[in-house]
Amino acid sequence: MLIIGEKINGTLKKTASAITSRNRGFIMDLANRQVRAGAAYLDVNAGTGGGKEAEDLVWLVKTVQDAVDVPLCLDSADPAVIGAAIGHVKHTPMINSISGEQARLDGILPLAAGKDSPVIALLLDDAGIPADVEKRLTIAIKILRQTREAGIPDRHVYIDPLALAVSTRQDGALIALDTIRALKEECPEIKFCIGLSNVSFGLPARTLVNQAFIAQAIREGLDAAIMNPMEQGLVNMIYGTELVLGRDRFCRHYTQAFRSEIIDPNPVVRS
Ligand code: THG
Repeated sequence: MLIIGEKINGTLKKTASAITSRNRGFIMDLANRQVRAGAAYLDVNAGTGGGKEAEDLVWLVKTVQDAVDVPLCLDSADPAVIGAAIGHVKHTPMINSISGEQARLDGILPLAAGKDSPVIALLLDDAGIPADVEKRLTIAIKILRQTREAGIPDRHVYIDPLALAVSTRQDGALIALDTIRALKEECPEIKFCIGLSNVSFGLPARTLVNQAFIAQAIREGLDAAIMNPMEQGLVNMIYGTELVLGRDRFCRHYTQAFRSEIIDPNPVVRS
């Protein structure tokens, strides 16, 4: 499973001020720490609300690439911002994201077509996030009709079923799990990605909730998570779960992660 580091995000206060003040050291350190903790991709989001998101994201992309050599996940609700940044990446990026909102589909699909870039698709539309599995499937089908028309193969589409906070909706996580199961049956080639932290919002000891959820989601076939890789217990759980589900030939990933200290039986929240 792909770990996508979430911390370079302009909605976080400290990251926002580092972006605004062009603090390269702060961003490069965040990039380095996430990769050292096990991130294979880094999400980059320049949504500080400061009104120059495109320029900020280009700066972020360059700064992160000066620190680490991993592919990026370009995170913006505005297709024009993704369009501005995409020419500056060293490795094929993930595009985060499209949704059932027609403006986002129209803006992003031409950028992604013919580029081999995986695209994350949120199961929401102009009416918001539907509560039930059935409506989420309808949005997924609408999105897939258009990604296919644009020539994007299903294997490059990462559906984000949107886990809602279990503190506000008792079945917020379960609906995401059921959505993965139902969609995988219908379209076995598509992939799944989740923004993990949502699920535990508002609760104490959030990492425990994140861990319980990710084990279940991996069983359903989760391929990627946008998460905090410094939660070491969570990274432990990912490696352990893939191993017991028979997805780690010769226990190779698990043993390598142990040797390189990506996993550890006495987890700490890394800083
Ligand atoms: N799906 C997709 N992309 C996404 C999300 C998603 N991108 C943004 C977001 N959701 C995932 N990224 C983050 C980044 C940081 C934090 C949470 C999600 C985070 N939040 C602090 C917390 O949860 O405690 C609070 C903020 C703060 O400290 O100010 O760290 O769902 N495709």
